[in-house]
Amino acid sequence: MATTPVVGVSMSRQIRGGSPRDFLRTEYVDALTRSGALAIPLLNVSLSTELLSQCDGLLLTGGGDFHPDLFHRPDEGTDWSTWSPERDQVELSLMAEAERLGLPIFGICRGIQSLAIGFGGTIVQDIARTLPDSPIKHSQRQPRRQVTHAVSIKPGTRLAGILGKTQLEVNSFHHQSVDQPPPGWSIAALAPDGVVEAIERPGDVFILGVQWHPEDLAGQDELAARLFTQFVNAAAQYRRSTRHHGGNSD
Ligand SMILES: [Mn+2]
Repeated sequence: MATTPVVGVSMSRQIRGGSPRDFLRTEYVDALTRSGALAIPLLNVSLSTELLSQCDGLLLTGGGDFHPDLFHRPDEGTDWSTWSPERDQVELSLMAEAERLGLPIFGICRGIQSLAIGFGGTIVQDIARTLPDSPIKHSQRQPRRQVTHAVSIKPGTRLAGILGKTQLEVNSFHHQSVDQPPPGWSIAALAPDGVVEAIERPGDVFILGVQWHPEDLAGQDELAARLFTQFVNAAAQYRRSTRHHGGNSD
């Protein structure tokens, strides 16, 4: 067990019948488990940052919209029905703690927007407003495991190195996207209509966000699975380099 990398996973927050509940789609957990990680759900409470100090990586999952105050914009199409102030605050704290610890971070869907906002970039609040004539349906109606649009991957990026190709077909369940990536970060993939589909921070630490949902594809698609494998490998490397077991040779 001591060598199994532990990945903290952010959770969605919904209010049902007046009662808040945190939940996690099991596809995220399944994809991490298949890649050899122990997935730990991070509840939307401030103490989750304490739990993150026991983790070797942070997975930022999909979900609702962020408050536009957090990237200094007025309301330009935010879907308030999906907004959770607790989740916004917890994920910002988790990213700050992950950065302090030097943890690998993988962001998916909302998670790429979390990375953009958390590290000083901006997002498009509603693609339908900024690209009303796009032929691409970023909020696809097809099943989650079905790919529906292409993305072009920028050669030389971490993402291109992982996938070994520059064109990919992806699924798509988002009405927001990254506008300006954080300073010093790279756009790693674009849809044909110019929507940003992946960003990453250059450097030694695995910090990558994708706008599509590889967790839904990973059971059937080797390239989608590879994103999780490489992230978990980075977490395992973090664990080896940081966990010192004084006296115990485990
Ligand atoms: Mn898309």
